[in-house]
Amino acid sequence: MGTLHRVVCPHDCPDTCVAVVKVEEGRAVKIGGDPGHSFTAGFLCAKVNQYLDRVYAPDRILHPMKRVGRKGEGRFERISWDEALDTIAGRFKAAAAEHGPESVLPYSYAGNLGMIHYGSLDRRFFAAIGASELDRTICSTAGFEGYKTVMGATIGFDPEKIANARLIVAWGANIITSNVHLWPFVERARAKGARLVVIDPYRSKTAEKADQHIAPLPGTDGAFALAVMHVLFREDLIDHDYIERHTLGVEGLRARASAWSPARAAAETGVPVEVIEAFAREYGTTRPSAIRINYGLNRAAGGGNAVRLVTCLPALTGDWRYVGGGAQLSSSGTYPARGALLTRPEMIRPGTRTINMSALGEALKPDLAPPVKALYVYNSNPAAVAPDQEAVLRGLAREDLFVAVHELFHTDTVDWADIVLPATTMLEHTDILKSYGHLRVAINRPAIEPLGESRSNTEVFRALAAHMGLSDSRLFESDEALLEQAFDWNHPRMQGLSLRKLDRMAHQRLNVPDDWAPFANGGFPTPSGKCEFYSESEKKAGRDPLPRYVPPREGVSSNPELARRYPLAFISPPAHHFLNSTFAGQETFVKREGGGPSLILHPDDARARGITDGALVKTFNDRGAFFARARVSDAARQGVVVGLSIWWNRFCPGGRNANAVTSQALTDLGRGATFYDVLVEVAAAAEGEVAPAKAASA
Ligand SMILES: Nc1nc2c(c(=O)[nH]1)N[C@H]1C(S)=C(S)[C@@H](COP(=O)(O)OP(=O)(O)OC[C@H]3O[C@@H](n4cnc5c(=O)[nH]c(N)nc54)[C@H](O)[C@@H]3O)O[C@H]1N2
Ligand SMILES: Nc1nc2c(c(=O)[nH]1)N[C@H]1C(S)=C(S)[C@@H](COP(=O)(O)OP(=O)(O)OC[C@H]3O[C@@H](n4cnc5c(=O)[nH]c(N)nc54)[C@H](O)[C@@H]3O)O[C@H]1N2
Ligand SMILES: [Mo]
Repeated sequence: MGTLHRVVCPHDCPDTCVAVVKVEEGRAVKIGGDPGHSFTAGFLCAKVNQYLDRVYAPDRILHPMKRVGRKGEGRFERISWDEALDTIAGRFKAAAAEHGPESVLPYSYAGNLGMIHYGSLDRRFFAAIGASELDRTICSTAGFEGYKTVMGATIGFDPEKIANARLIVAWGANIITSNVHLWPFVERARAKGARLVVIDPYRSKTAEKADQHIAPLPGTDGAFALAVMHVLFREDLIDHDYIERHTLGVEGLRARASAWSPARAAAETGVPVEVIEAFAREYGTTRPSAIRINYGLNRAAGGGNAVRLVTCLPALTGDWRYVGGGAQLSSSGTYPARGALLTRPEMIRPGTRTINMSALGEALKPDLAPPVKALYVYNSNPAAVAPDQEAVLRGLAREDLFVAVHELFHTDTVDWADIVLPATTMLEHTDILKSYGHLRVAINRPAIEPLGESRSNTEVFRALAAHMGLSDSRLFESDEALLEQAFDWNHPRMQGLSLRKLDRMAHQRLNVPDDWAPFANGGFPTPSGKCEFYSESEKKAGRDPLPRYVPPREGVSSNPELARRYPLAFISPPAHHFLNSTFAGQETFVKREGGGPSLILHPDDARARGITDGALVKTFNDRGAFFARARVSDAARQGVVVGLSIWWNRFCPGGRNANAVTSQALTDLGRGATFYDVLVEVAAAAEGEVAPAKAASA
C-alpha cells in the first residue's frame, strides 16, 4: 500500500539525485534511488539513504522561536509566525532608519540548490529593501572564473561518457566522496583498460582506489600543469591541427610553459621530476583523456589560475575531439537557466555595496561603515563553514547585531540567533533542479505536508515582504510562476522538455546528442569563439591575459618566514558522511566519522612532534586553534595535515572546528575563499586543556 513520489536531492553535490519516496497515510516510510535516472542509476549516497531520519528527526526545528537566553547560549521559546516576521521586519526597518538599508545583510549559500529556493524571491526581497548584496564566493568562483576564461562557459564532457576515456585524471576531485555517482562510469572505463590517476595532496578514498596517486603540495597545481605543458611542447605531444583551428594564443602559453621545467616544478610541488615527466607523456599520448577537475584545487590563492591552466590541457592534446574526452569542472553552463529572471538584478539599487561572503568576519566588524546591524541567514551555517572562525564568532556575538536564521536544525549558527524560523525538506516543497555533475533537469513536488509549522524559503520571503508592507508584485510570485521562469524553454537544449512532461517523468535529459562531444569542431562560447589560452577580456579587465602560476599565500616555499613558525600545510576537505556541515549534526554520521574530529598526519611529522596515534592534538596559527584526535598515517603526504570536515563546533573539543585556522584571504580570480591555503603547527595537547565536546544529538 501507499503511494510513490519522486523528489530531488537539493544538497550541494554535483549528483542531484532523484529519490523515490513511499508515503503511507501521509507519512514517508521508505526512500531509495530512482533506477530510471541514467546518471544516478538507482542508488543514493550513504547520507541520503538515511534521509527519513533527517525529515522526522526529533530535534528538527518545527516552529518559529525567539531567543530567551544570553546571545550564543542557544535557548529559545516558541512564538507565532506573525510575531517572528513582525520582529524581523521591525528590526530591518529600524536598522535601515538608523544606518541606511545596507546595514541589512542576507547570508546564504547552497544548503538548498533547488533553483527557486537557492535564489529567487530572496534576491528580489533584499534588493527591494536596499540591503547589502552578498557575493556568493565561498565554494567555486575561482574555479568557475578560471574555467570560463578559457572555455567561455562551464560546459565540459558529458559525465556519463567518461566511460569512453582511456585515461581519467581526477584533479582535486575526490569522486567517491563528493561525486559518487560518477564512480560507476569511471569503473566502466577501467574495465575496458583505462587508467585512473588522482592528483591530490591527500590519499583520499578515490586516490586509494586509483592506479596512480600523485600528491603535490596544496596550491601548487598551476606549477604542475605548466610543467606538463612544458613536456607536451618539448616532445611535440600536441594536436597542431586542433590548436591551429580552435584555439587562441598558443605561443604565449608555450612561452609561459617554457619557464616551468619539470625540475623547477618538482621543487615547487614536491612531486618528483620523473613522475611529472611520466604523467605528461601518458597524458600526451592517450586519447581520449578525461580530466575531472573539481574544486579541491580552487581553494588556494592561485586557485583561479590553477584551474585555468588545467583547463588549457585538453585543447593542446585535441581531447575535445572525442566523446568523453576533454575536461569537466561543472556541467552547470550547459543549462539555459534564466537566473536573472529568477533573481531580478534590475531591482538592485544602483551603487549598493556588495559584501564578500568569504570575508564575513571582516563584514561583521562593528566599525564597518555602515555597520551590519541585521543579518538574515538561510541555506547556510556560517558559524561552522566560514573561514577565520574567531572573527566570524566575534561578529555573531555582537549584542547590537540582530540575527535571524531560517533552518531545519539547531546548528552552530542558530546558537547566535535572535529569531529562528523552521524550514522544509525536499519532501515538503516544490522546486526545479539542474545539476552541476550531469545533464538532466528534474522537478521536485512535495511528497508529504510540511512538518510542524515549517515553511519553504520562497514562502517565507513572500510573507516577509508582506510584513514589511511592500507591494511590488515581483515579491509575491507563486512557486509555479517561478518554475516557469527557471529556464529558457525555447532554447534548443530544452527541446522536448516542459514542466508538464517533467511532472509526468520527474526528470529529463537536456536535448544534447547521446554521443556528445561539445567542442569536437570548436565553437567555444568565448568572445573569439576559440578556446582562449590568451584572453583579451582578461586583459581589458586589467588582469594577465595569459594563465600563470600563482603560488599559495601560505606556502612553505612562497612564504618561508611564516613557514618557520607554522611549517605544515593544512587542508580540510569533505568528510565522507557529511555534506559541508549538513548531516554533521546527526549521530549516525558523526559515529561513522569516528565520533569526533581527527587530524591526519604523516608518521614523520607526527614523530617529530612526539604525537602518537589517537592523541589529542592542537592545530594552530595566528588566527586560532582547534583540537582533534591524531590519526598517524601516510595518507597525508609529508608536510601536509588533513582535517576532514565540516564538523559542528559544538561537537569539537574546545568548541572550534577546522575553520578556526583558515583565512579570509581571497583567490586570484573570482574573489573566492582560500580554505586550503593555510599554514599551521600541530602540538600534542593535554587532555585537561580543553572542555570536552558536546555529544551529538539523537
Ligand atoms: N560527501 C560529500 N560530498 C560533497 C561535499 C561534502 O561535503 N561531502 N561537498 C560538496 C561541495 S559543496 C563541493 S564544492 C564539492 C567538493 O568536492 P570536490 O570538488 O571533490 O572538492 P574538495 O572535496 O574540496 O577537494 C577534493 C580533493 O582535493 C584535494 N585537494 C585539496 N587541496 C588541493 C590542492 O591544492 N590541489 C589538488 N590537486 N587537490 C587538492 C582534497 O584533499 C580532496 O581530496 O563536493 C560536494 N559533494
Ligand atoms: N574548512 C572548510 N570550510 C569549508 C569548506 C571546506 O572544504 N573546508 N567547504 C566550503 C564549501 S565548498 C562550501 S559550498 C561551504 C558550504 O557552506 P554552507 O552553504 O553553509 O553549507 P552547509 O554547511 O551544508 O549548511 C547549509 C545549511 O542549510 C540548511 N538548509 C538546507 N535546506 C534548506 C532550506 O531549504 N532552507 C533553509 N533556510 N535552510 C536550508 C541546512 O540544514 C544546513 O544547515 O562551506 C565551505 N567551508
Ligand atoms: Mo562547495
